[in-house]
Amino acid sequence: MTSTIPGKPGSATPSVEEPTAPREPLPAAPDQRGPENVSATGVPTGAPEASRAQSGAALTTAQGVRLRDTDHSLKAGSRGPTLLQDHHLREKITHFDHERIPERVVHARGAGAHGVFDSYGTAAGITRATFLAEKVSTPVFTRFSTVLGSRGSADTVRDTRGFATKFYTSEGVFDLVGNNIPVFFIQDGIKFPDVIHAGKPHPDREIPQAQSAHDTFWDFVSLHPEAQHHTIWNMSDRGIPRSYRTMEGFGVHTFRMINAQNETTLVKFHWKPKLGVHSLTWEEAQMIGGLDPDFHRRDLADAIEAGAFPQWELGLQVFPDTPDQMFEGIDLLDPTKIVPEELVPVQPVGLLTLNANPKNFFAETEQVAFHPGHLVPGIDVTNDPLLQARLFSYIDTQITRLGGPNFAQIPVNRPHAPVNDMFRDGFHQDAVHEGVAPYKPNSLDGGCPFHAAIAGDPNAGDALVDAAFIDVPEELGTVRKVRENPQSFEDHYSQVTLFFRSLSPVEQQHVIQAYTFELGKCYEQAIRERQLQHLANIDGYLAAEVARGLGLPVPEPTVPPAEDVVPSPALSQVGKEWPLDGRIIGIVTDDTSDAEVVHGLREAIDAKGMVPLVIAPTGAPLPDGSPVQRTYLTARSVEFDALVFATGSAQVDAGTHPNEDAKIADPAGAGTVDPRLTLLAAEAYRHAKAMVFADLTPVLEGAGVDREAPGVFVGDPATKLQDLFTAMTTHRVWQRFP
Ligand code: HDD
Repeated sequence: MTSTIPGKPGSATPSVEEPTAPREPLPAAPDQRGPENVSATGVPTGAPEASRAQSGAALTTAQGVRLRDTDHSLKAGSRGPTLLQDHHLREKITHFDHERIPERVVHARGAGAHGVFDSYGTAAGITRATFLAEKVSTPVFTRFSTVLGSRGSADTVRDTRGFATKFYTSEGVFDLVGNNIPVFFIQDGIKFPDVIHAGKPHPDREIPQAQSAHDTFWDFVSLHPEAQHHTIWNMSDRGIPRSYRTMEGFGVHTFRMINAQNETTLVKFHWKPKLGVHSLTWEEAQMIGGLDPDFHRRDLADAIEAGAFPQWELGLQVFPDTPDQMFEGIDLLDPTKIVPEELVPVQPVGLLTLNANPKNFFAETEQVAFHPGHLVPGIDVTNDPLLQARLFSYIDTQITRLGGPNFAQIPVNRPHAPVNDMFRDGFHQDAVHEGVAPYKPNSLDGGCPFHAAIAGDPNAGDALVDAAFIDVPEELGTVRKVRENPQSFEDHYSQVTLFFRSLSPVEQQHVIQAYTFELGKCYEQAIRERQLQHLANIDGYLAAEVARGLGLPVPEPTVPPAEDVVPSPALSQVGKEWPLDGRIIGIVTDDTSDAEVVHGLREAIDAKGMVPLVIAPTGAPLPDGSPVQRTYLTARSVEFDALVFATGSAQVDAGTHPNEDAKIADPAGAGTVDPRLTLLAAEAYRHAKAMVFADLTPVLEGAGVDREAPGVFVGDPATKLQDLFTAMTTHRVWQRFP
């Protein structure tokens, strides 16, 4: 019997031509390997041969067998049925069928980045954690997220944002699993399934996606006075950040630190963004949800790629570890309370710099597994009942999500400290453990491994090394086993009032609009009324304004009014000036724009560490050959922090505009202006962005922009650029809001 080889003369199935010439196999690039590490058996787990990256010239099966065709299945004749024998078809399709893993039950939508944490050493007096000692650099991976939406949902929805950082310290992994809001909805973790079920889409129709503006969410929070504090933060501008780079982060709970003398202190963790805390407007957030659902993900990746590495200072609020764990009447174990920074300043202890994008979203951002119980010597938990439940939940959910108990062996999760555990077997076991005695004590493996100890520990016994994790011994006295909260958890309104009254008038208006919008999306009148009652207990003005918007009567407060609230200016985002790194400025051009001027604008913006994007009628390069990044069709105002209209007197030529009806008359009598430009200008003006208009441009009038308004600069774009930069340091031209 003879056979023909496909692709050879006489073959029935010619091979598909390769678009590029085959090349010599490449070794795996260093960044395609996992972190350098040694397994329990001493075998380097990051070895190049362990890499599955696309690193060779020849396509292979999963077993490393080279393939000559992956485009045609094996058939009984070119028009015949496919053969079960086709091992490559089966392997390829089977693997594809299992590509998806369950998304996170909360925080499903996220974006991550690698970076480094440089410690100042200022915390060395209160913690023995070596990554907080002076001048220690620790590799990190940070993942930001929304909470409610599915993995493919929009970035800019009104929601809390996750801010989780994995520190690969020399003493093991420390995870700081925080949010951009310093308080939480509930005081006891046993209620977590309830609050999440209420916030997620309705179970019958699975709507609405990724938002709180619906009945079940407001049903839950209106039935929980303790949820009011977190909720008002969500309704404020904090719920719609401009960028992950401009968010604060909070550890929320109070943690305990232990120093070299075994003295303990209570601390709260804060991340302070170097670029300041900035938000979108609600209209921008909604528009971006449709125009660019990946807005925050893109912004983070673009900034890092451009070298505008985002930075946050890690800071600590430090409290004495008193037996009652209270500070000036605030229960430090209550996760619905903050301690105002004016009372206890945030002391910087180190700098986080995110400087590298993940190479593979799934391998890193999707598979990273955080856990508030990943602690290192010198940092311990407290009895905050929300934190206590979290200590159970994270590993538990990851066993399902990552398919078994060995997810710590996934490269992004591997500690950079040596691992010498006695955990064995299980799904996806990557290590080849040697030895016969994975138990302790043993006499067969020479007793190894031994316990570690801390220096001076009288119970050290046969311990070999120091830097062991110590559970701080705690006196519990005589306690009763109960299902209840302490009485000190009962004040649910005073800090909500504090938050509202600490905001500037424009921020207060945003809060009022957000409540009015969200409650306006609830169908049940009883829910609206119940929530209004809470607002009346928080602040009379807030309640009156929201009630007016809803067309409902204002309820009388049911708690005594909080008269003696001292505002905390640190809670407001307005009134400060910030660096502009990575901000995006659109340069609008038309056929009459001077290419040299445009070039100069780009250079000046670039020199400030910002991103200039040239917007032109079409994608054709400018007359000097320089590229165009956006066209009138692809540009929308919400993408830009500021705009420079370097357009001349060009108007739409009657008869050439594709949509005659879309043309708007220029009130200045100069003819008609492309409606996409007037829309661009009108939106940016409405969103209080700084803008420059070239003298001759008719866009300004067409868009109804007041040339005398703050943050509007008319004249030669090159000379007005500095004014634009100055106006941008406050993020928006706040005076322009009504
Ligand atoms: Fe949580 C994920 C933050 C309360 C249970 N949480 C998760 C993530 C962040 C937070 C940032 C995403 C991590 C990532 O990017 O992979 N969670 C918080 C904060 C809380 C909080 C700041 C309150 C202060 N969480 C909380 C409670 C429970 C959980 C009370 C359960 C009792 N959280 C989980 C979880 C998740 C999670 C179900 C889902 C995916 C995962 O853990 O790995 O275990």
